[in-house]
Amino acid sequence: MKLAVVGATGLVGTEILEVLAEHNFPYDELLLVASERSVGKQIEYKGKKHTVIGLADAVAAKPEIAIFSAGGSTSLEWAPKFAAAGTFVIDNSSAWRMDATKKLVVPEINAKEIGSEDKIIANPNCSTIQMVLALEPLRQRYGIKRVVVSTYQSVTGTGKAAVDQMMAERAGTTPEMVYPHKIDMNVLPHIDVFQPNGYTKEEMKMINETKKIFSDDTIKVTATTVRIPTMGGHSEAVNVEFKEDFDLTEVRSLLEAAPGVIVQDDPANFVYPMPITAHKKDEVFVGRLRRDESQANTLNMWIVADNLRKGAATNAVQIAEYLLENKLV
Ligand code: 2RA
Repeated sequence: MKLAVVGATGLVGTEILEVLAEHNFPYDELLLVASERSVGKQIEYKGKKHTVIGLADAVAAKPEIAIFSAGGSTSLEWAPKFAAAGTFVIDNSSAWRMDATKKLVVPEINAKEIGSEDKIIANPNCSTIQMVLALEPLRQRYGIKRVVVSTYQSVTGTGKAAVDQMMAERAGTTPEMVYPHKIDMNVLPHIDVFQPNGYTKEEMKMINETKKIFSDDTIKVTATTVRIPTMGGHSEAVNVEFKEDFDLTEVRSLLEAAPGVIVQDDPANFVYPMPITAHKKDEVFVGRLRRDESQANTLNMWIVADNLRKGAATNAVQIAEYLLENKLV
């Protein structure tokens, strides 16, 4: 089994390598792939030196699986070339997510949709993954009418340059500006580019991807996505209106039993999910569970996950694990 990690030198690529090692992901050969400027670079991984190779060499090597985290344009150009060589591509960019011919997969929810013909599989957006994973057990039980979400997203979601901007601001040195404004000691109600309807692309991703993952266009979703000067993960305040009434104790039990979800909800002892405690964890953390007293059948919840883990690397590695476990590879 040959496994390629495309974009191996980036923030998500590095996290993918960490998750593969932690999960003891089985492979015979690992190809570390990156853009021309990193080709030839040596990376020490699991006690072995690997030389970074370019995309054309990686396609020629015909890996069984390639986990991509190299940006949309690289994906658009190269994922089909890998697919034509028989490789399963698991893609972290937004390039294929809303393509009707491609599966958009959160393994705990819809991995069963994957067939041997699905050579390009899309990993959803980080902020969508953690929200739908926490909503899924409740959707199964009560049905969802409408979701209102506001996010508090880590600078790691933008990439290394954004982390550098924040750190330079903290150190009092001159930062290279990635955001249009200062990010440290600030909050930006702006993630990704603004669309003609006034929403940002990140907000539209949350709206459209949620419907696709749940295979339900009738679910109403609205989102405000916000960047905050933190590192460990994305946080979300989610207000969800169910089709049926719910019991709060049952909600808690459903979430406690849900794969990949951990309930942290003991306000009396100040226990609730936070990015600082979610950092480097594969799970999605849920807390502040409470009835919305202003409206029937409606719940408020707080959801936190490490966006580089379940929001990107972990979800992608879990898809690869599904391919192996189900003998698709
Ligand atoms: C962000 N959604 O946090 C992005 C990363 N995929 O900006």
